[in-house]
Amino acid sequence: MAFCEEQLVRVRPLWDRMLAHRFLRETRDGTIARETFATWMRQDYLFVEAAIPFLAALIPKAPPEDWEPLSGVIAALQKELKLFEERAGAVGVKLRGRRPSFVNHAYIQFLLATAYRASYAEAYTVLYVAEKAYHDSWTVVKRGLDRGSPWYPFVENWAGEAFAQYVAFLEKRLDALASEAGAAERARMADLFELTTRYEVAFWEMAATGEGWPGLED
Ligand code: MP5
Repeated sequence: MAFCEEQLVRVRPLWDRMLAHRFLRETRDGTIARETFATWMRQDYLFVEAAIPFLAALIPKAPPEDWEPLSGVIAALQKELKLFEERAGAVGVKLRGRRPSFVNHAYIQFLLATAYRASYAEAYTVLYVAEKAYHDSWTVVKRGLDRGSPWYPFVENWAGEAFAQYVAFLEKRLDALASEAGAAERARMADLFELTTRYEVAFWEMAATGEGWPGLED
């Protein structure tokens, strides 16, 4: 069995917890509180911003044939930031001026630490899991969300055909990197696969509860 398939089977209970999260269910059903969705928008905007230096840090570690696709991801992230800005403007949400929540801060630090300290295949594992998690999560939302909803453009962004193809590309590449890796590196990739999934669950939970920083108001 290829690496990604094997890992997706292994983390299935966690993955199912993620897909069953109330944030996704309420967004799908159109019952999510506007302020709850706005919390996710503000926090994810900061996360996507931080994903740009994460991708940039992968490039020096990557073989030359991966430079072009990774640069393409950076361009897509920049476009995505504009989608957040456009949607926030359309619905009157103030996007900027918040700190990353504790969970978001931890996830961002984890991304950067992985990019700088781990191997290319390990960091690529984190990239794949974060993208696959968002594709699957927004596919849940797509199953019920009204096309006229102001949040529908986010569904199109992550649950659409172009993103599905991008995730399939990452999966194929990660499977190849895993097949070239030794047993110890593959074990570290498996750990990162699970840890990234845990962060994705934590991110939806943070968005749903609005939790900021433990012991503090913001
Ligand atoms: C993604 C995201 C998807 N925007 N936010 C979280 C918490 N996880 C994954 O990544 P991208 O780079 O926005 O497609």
